[in-house]
Amino acid sequence: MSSALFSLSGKKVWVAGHRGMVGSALTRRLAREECQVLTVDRAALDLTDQKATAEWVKSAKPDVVILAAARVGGILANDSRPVDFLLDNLRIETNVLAAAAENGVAKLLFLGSSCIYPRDAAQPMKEEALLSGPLEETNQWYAIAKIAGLKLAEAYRRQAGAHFISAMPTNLYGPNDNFDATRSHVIPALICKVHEAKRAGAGVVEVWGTGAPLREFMHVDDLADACVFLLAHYDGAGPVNVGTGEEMRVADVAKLLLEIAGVKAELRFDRTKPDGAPRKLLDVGRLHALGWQHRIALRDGLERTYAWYARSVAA
Ligand code: GFB
Repeated sequence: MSSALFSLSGKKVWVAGHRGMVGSALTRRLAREECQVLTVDRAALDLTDQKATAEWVKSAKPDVVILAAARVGGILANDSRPVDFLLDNLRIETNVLAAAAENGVAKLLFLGSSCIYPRDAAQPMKEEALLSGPLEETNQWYAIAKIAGLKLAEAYRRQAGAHFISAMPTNLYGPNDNFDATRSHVIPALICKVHEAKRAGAGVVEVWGTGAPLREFMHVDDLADACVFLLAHYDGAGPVNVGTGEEMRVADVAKLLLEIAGVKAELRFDRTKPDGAPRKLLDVGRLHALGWQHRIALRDGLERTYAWYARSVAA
């Protein structure tokens, strides 16, 4: 592992978006560091409001910023709310990065997404694939906003010498996700549907698309650990992919969730719904070379997440 370039000790670390799945995992992980975690509720600060964000950062004076706030959603939500996904994310990114730069933040981590890479990028996708081809249409709005964000972080490095870095996580899952059968990502959506089938004793669970697409899934606690690692060990201009390097067919994820929940139901594929990208596997060579690897195996992470959902949301 490379030696640490930056220490969080004694620093004020602002987790923007601390109530979300990623932000809450970050605050749990940062509790193990000798730093002070700053948070602000959405009711007190709307990050799409430029003036309010600038004022808040000026008075709170964070040393470190992790931008985990974003408008996110699954394949259908992305496709049906293009303005919201593009505009809200652009606003949040530009407001937070500009305020951080203007107030001398010592280190900032911007979080993107694996959907920034071209739909037909060679698999596994290396960081160099960025902007080498057309995007997947279903999430192009979100992807364009995230590309603008990571380029803005890079621009602040170049123009102002800011220590802004970017990480590109793969598809994430875990506690505090948005669990909704229509708007959320595939794992939380399937957890809702499988749990409902269990409750109702239903014999069929609906899966969108063909079930053939391959996805790489990572537990959000692994992502949070990788973020803390990157803040300490990385200070380069290019993004760093954060994933497991392992992938699974959507149909097999659905079967695994049925097994975990102890539900004997059939899968019914709704081919009127989009498949999206056929495959989205990250090349995690850069992250491994820096010295970080994921720890939570998919089955273990899904078991924990299903148990959390059954206990906290569906109880
Ligand atoms: O997780 P998901 O919505 O997002 O869908 P993407 C992944 C795959 O699961 C697609 C299938 O092939 C879906 O058709 N799927 C099957 C389902 N059943 C379901 C279901 O009940 N709900 C959902 N949502 N999908 C997202 C982007 O793309 O990836 C975001 O839209 C973000 O912008 C995220 O980048 C990481 O992996 O296709």
